[in-house]
Amino acid sequence: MTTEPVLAAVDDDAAPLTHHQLRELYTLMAAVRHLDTAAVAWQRQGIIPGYAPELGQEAAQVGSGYAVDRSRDFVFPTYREMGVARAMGLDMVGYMSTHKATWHGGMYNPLESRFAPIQAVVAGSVLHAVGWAHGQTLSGAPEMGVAMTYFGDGASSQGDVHEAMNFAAVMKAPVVFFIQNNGWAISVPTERQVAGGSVAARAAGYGIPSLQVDGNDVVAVFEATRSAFAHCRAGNGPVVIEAMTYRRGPHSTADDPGRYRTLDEERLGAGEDPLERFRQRLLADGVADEAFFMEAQRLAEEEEEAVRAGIEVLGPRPGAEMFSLVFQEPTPTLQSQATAWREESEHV
Ligand SMILES: Cc1ncc(C[n+]2csc(CCOP(=O)(O)OP(=O)(O)O)c2C)c(N)n1
Ligand SMILES: [Mg+2]
Repeated sequence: MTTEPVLAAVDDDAAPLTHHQLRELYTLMAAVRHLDTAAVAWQRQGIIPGYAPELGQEAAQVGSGYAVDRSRDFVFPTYREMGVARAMGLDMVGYMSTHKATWHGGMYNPLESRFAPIQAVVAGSVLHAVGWAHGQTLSGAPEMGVAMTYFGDGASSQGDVHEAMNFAAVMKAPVVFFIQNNGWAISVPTERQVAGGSVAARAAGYGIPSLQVDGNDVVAVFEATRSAFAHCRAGNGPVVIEAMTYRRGPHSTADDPGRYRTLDEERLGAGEDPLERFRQRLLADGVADEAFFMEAQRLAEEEEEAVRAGIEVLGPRPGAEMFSLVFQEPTPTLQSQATAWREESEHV
């Protein structure tokens, strides 16, 4: 499924993944699968009010997140990038706090983690990423950071994506546009959202090289992302990656896919499970054995317990914070809203 890469930069770090790295990728995918499944259960148990599962997208998320250099790059996620967050080593209690509605955009530190606040506005993170990437160019830093922005097949039909891609290409901004084509935008299938069937194919119109990759193959995703980063870092401008995957679960915990797709369609569309597929490959290549997989599962369960305990004790944030972090210098309108809110909440 991978189309010919048209990347100008030769990836100078293109050594094959070591056995240790391959096992690490599996451990991450197993942790993400477990945490994702658990988060849906937490919503059903009333621990969190809502969650957007990424079941089936583990390879696309872990493979791409693993390629990020956290000393200089920056990731701009949507609401569905828990696997990227985990692969980048975020504090997962801080991450999950968004889904507890404790605080907008998570309570992790975006600057330290290099992972911008979670973005619920469809295609909202795309322009932010291009702005940040252009800032890298303007800074003239010798070790240029690369921005990676995530968005979906549905988001690709937003006008913002056109503006972002055109600007990035003209200005040669170091940004990777990482599309997870998971077949669905809530209830709308990709064929009703993307004329021509491929988001990657559009890149040519912007003069941007693109890769369409099997998004259920973690190694293929990692390698594509690594070469895209090398291309951007060398000053050649943006790259589009379209990872072909499938949203196996509901859009969110508020969604019922049974209203718009049958179980048969789900089974056919989903293809092979990316986690099981990777497990089989590691076994066949002698990279890992059953004891390793059992240990990965044990670690995932332990982690789930710790994250659940962490979010259960999170209390609400002070309400006044919703005014204090809007602008560096608050506007008169915002100040009067804050005063009105304070006076009204004193009566509650
Ligand atoms: C600007 C905007 N329009 C509409 C919505 C409602 N909405 C939330 S998710 C979504 C579908 C997005 O689909 P896609 O980009 O394929 O991402 P996926 O959910 O599949 O990861 C829509 C329409 C929104 N959040 N923001
Ligand atoms: Mg989608």
